[in-house]
Amino acid sequence: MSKPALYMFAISHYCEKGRWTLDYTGIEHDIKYVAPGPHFRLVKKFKLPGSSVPYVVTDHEVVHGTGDIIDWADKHTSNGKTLTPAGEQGDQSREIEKRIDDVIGVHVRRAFYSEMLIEDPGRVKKMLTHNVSLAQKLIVNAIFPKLRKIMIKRMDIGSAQGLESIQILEKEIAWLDELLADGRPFLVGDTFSRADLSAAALLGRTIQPPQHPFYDHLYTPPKLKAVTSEWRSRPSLQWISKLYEQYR
Ligand SMILES: N[C@@H](CCC(=O)N[C@@H](CS)C(=O)NCC(=O)O)C(=O)O
Repeated sequence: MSKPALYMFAISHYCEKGRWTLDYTGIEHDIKYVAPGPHFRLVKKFKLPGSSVPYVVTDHEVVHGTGDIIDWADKHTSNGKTLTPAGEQGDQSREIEKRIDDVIGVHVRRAFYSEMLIEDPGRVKKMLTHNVSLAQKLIVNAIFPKLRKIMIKRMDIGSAQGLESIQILEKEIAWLDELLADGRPFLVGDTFSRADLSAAALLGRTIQPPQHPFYDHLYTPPKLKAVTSEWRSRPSLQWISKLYEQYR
């Protein structure tokens, strides 16, 4: 039986969530780096329900999306660690995870690309092709102007949108600060769960934790950096730094 393969974009924070899940549950895996653009070809090959990464491919199944990857990892854990608490706390952790995925994940990405795809597209191209095969690099080089337009349209990128995403993230940080205000170590119950891992992987990208496996290549563009430097001292971001120290 071959090892499960994790298909991912090197720089994606959702992919960091998927990878951290496999690492945390001790599931040995190979990483297959794909680049945006060439990744569309794999949708048909693996009969994916959508084009997004990450997904896990095993000899028997394809597990698409970070929520399903966590469910799958809970069942296949090799070190006994799981990410979904039993009973009601499991539902609570999924609810919080969903808000983090749907709001924080989306707006962190839009805040980054709204500055970088407009002001520094060359750097985006370089980051998107990090670690991929030469063939994929050549494809991305050839299609980048078109790919950039598609990304701008699909993610609704622009200067005003970037500022809007920052405002939305401020509210989400306030929400997390409030949840953590009583000094609790975890968002739900008394163990590290999918809610905590999601918050750390998706919002943590803004503070570039040194334990992040892609740390050497994480980059925050200057205007956004001025904002995220302020966020560092917020209780939720400090808590995320500690989660990276202890669990990554
Ligand atoms: N809810 C999904 C979101 C994943 C996602 O948005 N992935 C982005 C990369 S950050 C992607 O693959 N975009 C390209 C596409 O959708 O074709 C998950 O949790 O897996």
